Amino acid sequence: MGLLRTLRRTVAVACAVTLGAAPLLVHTTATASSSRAQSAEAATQSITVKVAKKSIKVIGAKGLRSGRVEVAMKGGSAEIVMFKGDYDARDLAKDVAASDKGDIKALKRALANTTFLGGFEKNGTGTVVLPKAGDYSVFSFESKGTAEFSAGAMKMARTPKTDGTVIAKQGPVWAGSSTMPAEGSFLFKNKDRTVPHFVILQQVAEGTTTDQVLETLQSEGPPSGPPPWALAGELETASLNPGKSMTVDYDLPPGQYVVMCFFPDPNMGGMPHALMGMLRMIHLS
Ligand SMILES: [Cu+2]
Repeated sequence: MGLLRTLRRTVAVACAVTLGAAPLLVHTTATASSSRAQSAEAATQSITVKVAKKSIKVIGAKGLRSGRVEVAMKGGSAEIVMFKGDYDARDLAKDVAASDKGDIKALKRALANTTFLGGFEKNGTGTVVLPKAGDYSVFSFESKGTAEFSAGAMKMARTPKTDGTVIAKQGPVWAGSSTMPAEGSFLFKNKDRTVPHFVILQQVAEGTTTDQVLETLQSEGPPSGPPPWALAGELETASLNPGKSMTVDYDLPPGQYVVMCFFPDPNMGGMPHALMGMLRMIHLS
């Protein structure tokens, strides 16, 4: 996801570290099954987001109401956000670019004006919650385009059944399921009261420790290929503001995974959360 690439640049600039894992982690696999979206409750509203280099299109937003919405991401990754006042996608892109270069004021301005409601990588599906009637934007670091849509009065919808949870908590630390099925849907909830988080699930060799991953993330110098513990399975979500949640469909190789977040912490000079120790090992079976 583009945000991640952005954050990795932040890593390089703000923390003077190079992510040995970056080339592997940036590679995204189109694993989420779109059939899940269709098999979910018929009553749930749905939209499709088409991301192209110069444009973003939202299909199915006519007559949309706030509440839970199934989202299918095509062509690239994107995030659904709500902006405050006149702040818009162009402002966010500008502020993120500046925060890349270590401008923490820009990062704080972006956070003060943007509510991150979730999103998915290319071909990803799941549900996000539009918290109220109003205007929403779709933003992608992979596109020059942006899209807006409106949602009307709240439509109540049941939280879809999930097979596990990934919880971000104050610290920042991870909580939630220690094992989940290799294919299914998980609930990602940000219970942190202060900052947004996003989820990366990266498959690792069985027995890998969070200390080993942290050591790789903190190692300096150009990456000499993927770290020895890294395996092929990978999934990434968009960011979620404090108090928000989303569900994420996934289909990954069984095995051990490290849960990571690279959101830059505005109170730690932009340090990505993973480098603050926001790492957790789980198993998909
Ligand atoms: Cu985080």
